[in-house]
Amino acid sequence: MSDAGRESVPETRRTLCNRDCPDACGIIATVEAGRVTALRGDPAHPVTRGFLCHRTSHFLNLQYGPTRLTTPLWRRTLDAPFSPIGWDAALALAAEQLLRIRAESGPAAIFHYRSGGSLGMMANAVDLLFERFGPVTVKRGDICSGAGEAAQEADFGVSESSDLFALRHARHVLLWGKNVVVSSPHTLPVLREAMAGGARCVLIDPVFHKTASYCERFVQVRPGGDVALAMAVAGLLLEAGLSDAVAARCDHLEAYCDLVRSKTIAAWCAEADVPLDAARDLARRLQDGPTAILIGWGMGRRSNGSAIVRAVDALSAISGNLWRQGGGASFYYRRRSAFDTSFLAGAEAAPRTVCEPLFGSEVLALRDPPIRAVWVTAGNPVVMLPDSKRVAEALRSRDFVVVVDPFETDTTACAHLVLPTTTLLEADDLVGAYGHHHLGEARPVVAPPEGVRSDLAIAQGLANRLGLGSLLDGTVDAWKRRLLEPKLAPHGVTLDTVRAAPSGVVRNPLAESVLFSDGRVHTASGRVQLTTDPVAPRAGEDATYPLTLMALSTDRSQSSQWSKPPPVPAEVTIHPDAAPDLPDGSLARLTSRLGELVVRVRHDPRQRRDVALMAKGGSYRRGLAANALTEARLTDEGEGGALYDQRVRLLPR
Ligand SMILES: Nc1nc2c(c(=O)[nH]1)N[C@H]1C(S)=C(S)[C@@H](COP(=O)(O)OP(=O)(O)OC[C@H]3O[C@@H](n4cnc5c(=O)[nH]c(N)nc54)[C@H](O)[C@@H]3O)O[C@H]1N2
Ligand SMILES: Nc1nc2c(c(=O)[nH]1)N[C@H]1C(S)=C(S)[C@@H](COP(=O)(O)OP(=O)(O)OC[C@H]3O[C@@H](n4cnc5c(=O)[nH]c(N)nc54)[C@H](O)[C@@H]3O)O[C@H]1N2
Ligand code: SF4
Ligand SMILES: [Mo]
Repeated sequence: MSDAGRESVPETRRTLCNRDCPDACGIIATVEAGRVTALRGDPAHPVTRGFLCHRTSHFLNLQYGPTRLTTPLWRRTLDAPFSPIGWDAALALAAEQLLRIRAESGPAAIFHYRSGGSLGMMANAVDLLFERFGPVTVKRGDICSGAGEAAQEADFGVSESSDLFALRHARHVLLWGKNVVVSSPHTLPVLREAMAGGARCVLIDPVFHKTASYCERFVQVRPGGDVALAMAVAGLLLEAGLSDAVAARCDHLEAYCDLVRSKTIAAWCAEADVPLDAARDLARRLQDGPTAILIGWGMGRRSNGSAIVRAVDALSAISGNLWRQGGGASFYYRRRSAFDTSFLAGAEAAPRTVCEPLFGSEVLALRDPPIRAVWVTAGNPVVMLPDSKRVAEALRSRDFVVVVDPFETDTTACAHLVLPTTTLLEADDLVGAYGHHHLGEARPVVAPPEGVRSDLAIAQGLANRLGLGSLLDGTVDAWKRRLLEPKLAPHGVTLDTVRAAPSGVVRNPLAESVLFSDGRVHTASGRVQLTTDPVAPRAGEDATYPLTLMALSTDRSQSSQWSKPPPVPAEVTIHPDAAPDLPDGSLARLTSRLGELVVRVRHDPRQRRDVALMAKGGSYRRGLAANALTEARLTDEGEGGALYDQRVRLLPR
């Protein structure tokens, strides 16, 4: 009987999702005749609880879709079409170019840009390759969370969170700029448990979204007005009086109080564009703790992003919630903390760095030597970094650009050499989470197509050709042990115990369940560093560009990876009064100082009148990318991107 005639028995296989998402879900894949036919959430995973998000439930559309790359592609010049080439030729060619450019211009002329397409730890092997070959130029700053992490590190000495499950002890949960329904859906079951135990949620966000339906109250703050709102709430807490413990546990209390009192509570509320009653309600909830504050990542992507997070951190501290079980100011879970990457020296060793949000202008401007080669691992910077046109221009004007990606993207369109790599269903890796403390192993549920290699295999193939001999040698399992066991084996966690875990994951034994429970944070003094920075004045109205563009996560895509085709033209949601001459459904031109997109207008009376909302991550070549309009500007601290402060206007078509 031929293979085609034989009944194939569906099998289920388990892996962990490696996407840039806080949840790091357990996935159960159904595999029939070497093909994945269904994906569902692992019921045994304590956070996943048997369901997946929309974008990964529909990932098979991408896995088996037309943009999948299955062979290396090469072209001498960017105006030529790509031709398929074999791996030996591709790696030989890459090595020859990198060696030549290093010999002629030094390793600083080569820029390795890595983003979060996979959060698997194996990507550290790629970093090691470029560090030993150079060190080459790498990125600095962080487009995603730079400002928020800098804020938490300044305040607490560390950006880490108490256990997700500690939320069950909360009486109130403040979802501060956080869309859990879209961006971290597996927080919801825990929130529901907390609510069943009596907890009440509040959403503080300029944007109305589905998460509001879980909340008793929705505070629709002015974009970036959160510093003022936090100051108003702090003013009310000061009026009620602080506990003695707060004074003992915080530095700069007096200067902080002066800052809070530099305006009246009513004036702060006016600046935040919220009713006084909203500030009173938040103050009451902080006094009636334990009150957990879940700080979203989006708020930090503003000119005052770090100031916002610092002002919110301070509320958690002065209300005493910071140190309580069921309290805390949670921003990030240190997903890498369990793994040993001490074999890397990191950005400090690099001859120079490119600031991530300024990718386009810095790559174009750097001299002595200029950036001549760019190697992109797990990123789509043309779409996801601000000023898409300039990023594309920067890439297209280099001598040699390589992009390693499972899919064709706007960035592979700027490459000389494209190397196809594994998808999340083919990954063999270790994954930690930035939304909880569990970690585990990604196992390939199907073999990659012939012609596709993992990031590790690509780096290994290149190492020999770059004269780095056995630097990256070792099986995948040997690499996993190397990353996992130095820090965790002393705590009884090895690759074998991870593999044997019934839930598919283990809790990071190095992570504390309740942070700072002894009253000390991780700063040099052990005390919280309350912010004393003057509050930046609000940007004035701009009559020409009256709306603030916010291009946010959508459940349809993981950044630029759409599991279902995005709407064409892109949709822009506004309050009906924001552009009265543009009815719902009409076509319009969305313009900024950088350019113009044709969009379809959607009305939503629940939105503020000063914002225009889009989905992040639309294709640049197809005229769907918000970042074609976004100017490259930095946040106040942490070298993040002020992505959500872009002024735009809508004009009739
Ligand atoms: N479906 C889906 N999920 C994703 C992603 C995706 O692309 N799609 N991306 C992943 C990535 S890369 C990350 S970093 C994470 C987090 O992804 P993010 O999109 O950062 O998720 P949130 O933390 O929910 O933050 C967004 C929220 O912040 C709000 N916000 C923006 N500005 C302000 C402000 O000034 N004040 C206040 N109070 N709120 C503000 C927005 O309105 C929005 O509701 O999620 C991941 N999850
Ligand atoms: N306007 C605006 N811009 C934004 C944001 C926003 O909210 N608004 N969000 C920002 C945020 S939070 C982030 S994190 C960034 C995200 O920016 P990027 O990390 O550049 O986002 P992706 O589009 O997910 O690109 C990841 C690429 O990696 C590829 N990939 C997947 N798996 C692998 C793998 O195993 N190996 C390799 N080599 N490649 C792989 C994917 O196919 C994809 O092309 O964008 C930022 N940009
Ligand atoms: S993208 Fe996030 S929510 Fe979706 S399956 Fe992966 S880890 Fe889970
Ligand atoms: Mo992100």
